[in-house]
Amino acid sequence: MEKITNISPDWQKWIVDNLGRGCTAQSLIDVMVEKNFDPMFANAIVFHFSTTHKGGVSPVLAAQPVAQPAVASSGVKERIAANSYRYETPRFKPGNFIQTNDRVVQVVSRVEKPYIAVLDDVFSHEECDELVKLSQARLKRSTIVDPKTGQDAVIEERTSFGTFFHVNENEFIARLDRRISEVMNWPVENGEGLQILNYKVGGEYKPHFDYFPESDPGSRVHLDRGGQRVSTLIVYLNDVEEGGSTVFPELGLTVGPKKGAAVYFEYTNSSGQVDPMTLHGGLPVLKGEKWIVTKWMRQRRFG
Ligand code: PD2
Ligand code: ZN
Repeated sequence: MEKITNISPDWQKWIVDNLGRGCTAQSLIDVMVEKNFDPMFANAIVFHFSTTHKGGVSPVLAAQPVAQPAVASSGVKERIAANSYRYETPRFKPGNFIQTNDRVVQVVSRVEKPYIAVLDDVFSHEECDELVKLSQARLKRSTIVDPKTGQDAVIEERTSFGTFFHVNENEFIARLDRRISEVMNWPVENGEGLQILNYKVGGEYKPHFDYFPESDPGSRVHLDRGGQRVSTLIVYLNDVEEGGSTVFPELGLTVGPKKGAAVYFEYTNSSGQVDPMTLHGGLPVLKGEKWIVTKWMRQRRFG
C-alpha cells in the first residue's frame, strides 16, 4: 500500500494535543508509522510541530522554506571575539594533488587561517552512488550533541536524515576510510565512522562548530572517547540543483556541492586549542536534494 505523505487537520490536532500532553515525539512517530505514514514524513511533521508550534493547529508545513541567513547564535560571537587560537603547520599536505593508495585527489583551493581545502575527485561517481544506495534503507532523523547533557538531540537547526557506517564496516567502506585517512593525513583508527546525510528541500544545518567546546558540560562524555575532534572532511555525493552550499560565515566563503568533490578543514592544534573561525553550516537546499558524507578525525584512537 502507498505510504501516506500528507497530513489532515485531524492528524495535525492529534499531534499537537499529544505533544501538549507530554508524549514523546518518537511515540507519536511510531503510531503514525503503524498507521501507514511514510516514516520520513512522520518524522518531519512531528518534528515540525514539536519545534515551531506550541499550541493550536498549524497551517500546512511550508513546502519551500526561505533561505536562512547564516547568523551566529549567541555565545558563538563571544567565542570568536575571544579567539586566541595559535595556528600551526597544517596537518594537510601541500601540493596540487594528493596521491592516495588508489586515487589521485585534486586540491582546487586553500584558505590558510583557518586551514580549509576544497578538493575534487575524492570519490568516483560510482562510489557516490553506491554510498547513497547503501544508506537509503537506514536513514534516521539527524541529531546533535546536547551541550548540557551530551545526549543526542533532534533540533530544528539540523533538518537532515542520516546514518553511520562503522570504520572498516565492509570492504567498500574500508577502501573509502583508507583513502580519506590519507587525504586528511591522520590515522584511520582516529576516525569516527562515516556519517551520511540527506537533506530534502528546506533541509539545512545552521552554523556550528564540529569540535566539542570544553565549556559545554555535555562535551565531557564525547571528549572521553578519542579526545577532541581535530578535522572534518565533507564529501558531496551528488550535484544539487539549487542551494545546499557549505558556508563559513566568518570568512565569507561558500563551497558549492559537487558530486565526488569535498571540503576539508581543521580546527584543533597540538595543545588542544580549538579555532572558532571554523564556524560553518549547510545552507538550505532550494531545489533537488543533497547527499553528503562527513568524516571527523579525533586527537587519539576513537575506540
Ligand atoms: O551539509 C553540509 O554542508 C554540512 C555543513 C556543516 C555538514 C556539516 N556541517 C557536518 O556534517 O558537520
Ligand atoms: Zn559541521
